Amino acid sequence: QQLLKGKNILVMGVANKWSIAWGIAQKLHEAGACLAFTYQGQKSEENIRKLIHGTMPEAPLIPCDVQNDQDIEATFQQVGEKFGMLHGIIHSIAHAKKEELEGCYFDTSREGYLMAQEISAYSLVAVTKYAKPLMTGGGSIVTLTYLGGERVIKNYNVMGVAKAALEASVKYLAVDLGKENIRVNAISAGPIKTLAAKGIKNFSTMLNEFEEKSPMGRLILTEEVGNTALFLCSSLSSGITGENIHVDCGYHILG
Ligand code: 0WD
Repeated sequence: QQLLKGKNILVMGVANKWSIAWGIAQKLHEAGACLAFTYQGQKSEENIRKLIHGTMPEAPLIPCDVQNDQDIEATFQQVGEKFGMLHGIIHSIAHAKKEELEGCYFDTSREGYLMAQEISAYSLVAVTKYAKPLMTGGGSIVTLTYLGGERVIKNYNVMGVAKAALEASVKYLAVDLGKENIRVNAISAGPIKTLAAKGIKNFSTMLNEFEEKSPMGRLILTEEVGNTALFLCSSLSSGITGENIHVDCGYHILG
């Protein structure tokens, strides 16, 4: 069933084949969506080129560092030129200094705090602002978050605080855009071994603990996050906005 036939969706945050954004992109593509990708840095560009080679060689690849407003503006100008109308955005971007993903939260530097907020939370706001004029037929904006935004999770520190800001932004943006039928939601994914996750101290311990404790007794699969993103981009979720859907084998219900 081609749930996303005729839909144009921008995927932001594929770094390599392990990226959650790539897991999502594959599901959107299978559902008939027309995709464009943004990347940061040459390595990611090369990786994406290889990944899309067989299946969607025509997909536009646009450089975009979300710390730069001009990049964001230029991205949506290009998306407008290629697609005309935009129906969806996958925002799968986050970053913090590795040394601040361990130890005590009070040791977070001013610079590190601002950087984590800027890349991981503010970027959703800026992207939404520039995307809105292209989403004239309504649409769906999906971002990725983690339980560390709701609860204290060891070593997640500055990123947890950035995710809390991201989750609050989802709600404010949902109100801003609701009447235009643009929905804004987050997926709170369980831990998945990716490049970004490697920055968190003792990440493999976190994976083991998750597997042991989660109600379903296993880790989450990237394709399960992909399926949820597909649902959120499709009309099946037409009544859902401002929501944070946990795709975590039920881990968040535990005290
Ligand atoms: O366990 C996990 N992996 C979870 C990840 C659990 C729950 C949520 N998430 C979130 C992350 O916090 C992030 O928001 O999912 C999102 C995607 O993360 P990922 O797929 O785990 O990691 P990765 O493949 O590294 O993609 C994140 C990418 C960056 O990768 P690197 O590793 O190069 O920082 O975000 C992009 C970049 O491609 N990124 C930027 N893009 C544009 N401008 C920027 C920037 N300034 N900084 C990072």
